[in-house]
Amino acid sequence: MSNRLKVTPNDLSAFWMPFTANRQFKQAPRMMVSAKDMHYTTSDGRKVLDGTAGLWCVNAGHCRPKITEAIQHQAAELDYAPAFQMGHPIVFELANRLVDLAPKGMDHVFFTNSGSESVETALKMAIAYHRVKGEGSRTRLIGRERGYHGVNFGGISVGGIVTNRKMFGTLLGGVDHMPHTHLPEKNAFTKGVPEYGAELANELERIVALHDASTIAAVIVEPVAGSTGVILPPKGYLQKLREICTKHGILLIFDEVITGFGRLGTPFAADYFGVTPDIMTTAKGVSNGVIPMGAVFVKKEIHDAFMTGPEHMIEFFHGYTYSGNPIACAAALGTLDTYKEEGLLTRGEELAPYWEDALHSLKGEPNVIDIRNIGLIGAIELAPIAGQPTKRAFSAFVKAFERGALIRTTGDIIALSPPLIITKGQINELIDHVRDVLRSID
Ligand code: PXG
Ligand code: PLP
Repeated sequence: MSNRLKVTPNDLSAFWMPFTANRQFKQAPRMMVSAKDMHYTTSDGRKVLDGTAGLWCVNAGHCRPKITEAIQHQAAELDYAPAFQMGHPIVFELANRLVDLAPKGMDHVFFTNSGSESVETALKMAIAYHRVKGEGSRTRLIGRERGYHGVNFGGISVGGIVTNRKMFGTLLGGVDHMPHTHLPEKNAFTKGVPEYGAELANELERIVALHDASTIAAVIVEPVAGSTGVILPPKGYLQKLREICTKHGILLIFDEVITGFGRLGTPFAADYFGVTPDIMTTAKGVSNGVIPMGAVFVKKEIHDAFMTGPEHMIEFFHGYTYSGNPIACAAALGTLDTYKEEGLLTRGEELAPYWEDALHSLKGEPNVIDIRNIGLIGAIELAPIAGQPTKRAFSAFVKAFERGALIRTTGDIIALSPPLIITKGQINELIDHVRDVLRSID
C-alpha cells in the first residue's frame, strides 16, 4: 500500500471539504485512489461503478489515454502563458474547435475555470452588453426557483436553492425569479419531457410587466435543472421563454454546465430542444473534469458590440489568471478528440431508450414517488422519512457506495448521470444496485 493510502483520522482535519458533511465523512471516510473508464478503486481496494460521472463531468470516462497524454505533453512543453495581453496557439485551436461544435451563430468563446466562473462571466457580459449598446438601464437579472448556477455571489443570487442562499446576506440586488417547473401532481413518472407546465414561462411576462423590459438585462435558466434533483422543462416551455426574451430585447442565458457535451445525446441542450440562447455557460464536460475549465459561448452580435472604441483599449474588463490555461486547453483538446473518435456526444441518444426503461423499472420499489429521465440523466425521488428530510436518500448513497456503485443524492432525490461510455450491461448493474439499496434501507 502506498503512503497516500495510509491516512489516519488525524490527517483528515486540515481539509475543510466542500459541500460535505465533514464530521460524518471524517468518522467513516470514503476514499477513491484510482479510476479507469467506468470504475473507481477505493482505498480498501474495492471497485465502484461510477453512476454519476464524478460530479456530472467525467463524460468520456476515467483516465482516458488521449487526455492523459495531451496533458503530459503540454506540461513539459508550455506550462503557463499570461492570459492577459498574451496568447498561445492551442487556446485559439480549442476556441475554434468548440465554436464548430456549438449551435449556429454562437461564434465566440470566453474561457473560465469552472461553472461558477462561467456564470459570473455570462451575467457580467449581459449587463455590459446592454451598456455598450446604449441601454445601460438594463441591469436586472432573472433566474428561477430551484436553479443552480454555482456558488459565487452572482450565481447564488440568480439561483434558487434556499440552502445555498440563506447564509450569505443580501446577495446581488435587482434580481427576480420565475417559478420552477416541477409539477409532481401532474407529471410524476413521465418518461422524458413532461406534458404539463409550459404556461409557467408566461410568469416571465408578469415579471417584465412589473419591472419593465427596459430594466432587464438577462434571463438565466438551466435547460434541464440538474443539481436541484433533475427538473425537466415541460414541452414548449423553453421555446416560450425564447420568444418572450426576444420580444423584449432580453438576453437568454442557458446554463449548460451539466447539459453540455453530450449529456442529453446531443452536443448541447440547445440542440436537443431546438432553442438557441444568446449566451451559453459550460464547464465540466469541456475538459472531462480532468483539469478545471469553463467556456462561455456567445452570439456574434454580442461579441461584436464590444469591439468598438480605440483599438489599444481592452474591450471587456474581465478575465481570470487561468483563463485558457495551456494544460487545461490540452486536456480539453484530448477530451474533444475522445468524444469525436467514440461518437460520445451523440451516444446518449442511442442509449436513452434503454436507460429510460431501466430507470422506470424502479417504479413500485419502496418509497419511490417519482422517476424522471432525459438523455443519460435519471432521477429517482424518494418519500422523505417524516421529520428527517434527506436522511433516506443519504442512507441510499452510503449503502450504494458500500455495495459498489457511486450515486448522487440531493434532498431525497437520487440523481444518476453516468459517463457516456456506459454499456447496457453496466446500466443494468447500476439500476440493480439502486433496486437492492432501496429494498434494504428504512
Ligand atoms: N451551473 C450549473 C447548471 C451547474 O450544474 C455550476 C453552474 C457550477 O459549476 P462549478 O464548476 O463551479 O461547480 C453547476 C455545477 C450535483 C452537483 O451533484 C452539481 C454541480 C456541481 C457539483 C455537484 O448535482 N453543478
Ligand atoms: N486576489 C488577488 C490578490 C489577485 O492578485 C488576483 C489576481 O491577480 C485575484 C484575487 C484573482 O485571481 P484569479 O485571476 O485566479 O481569479
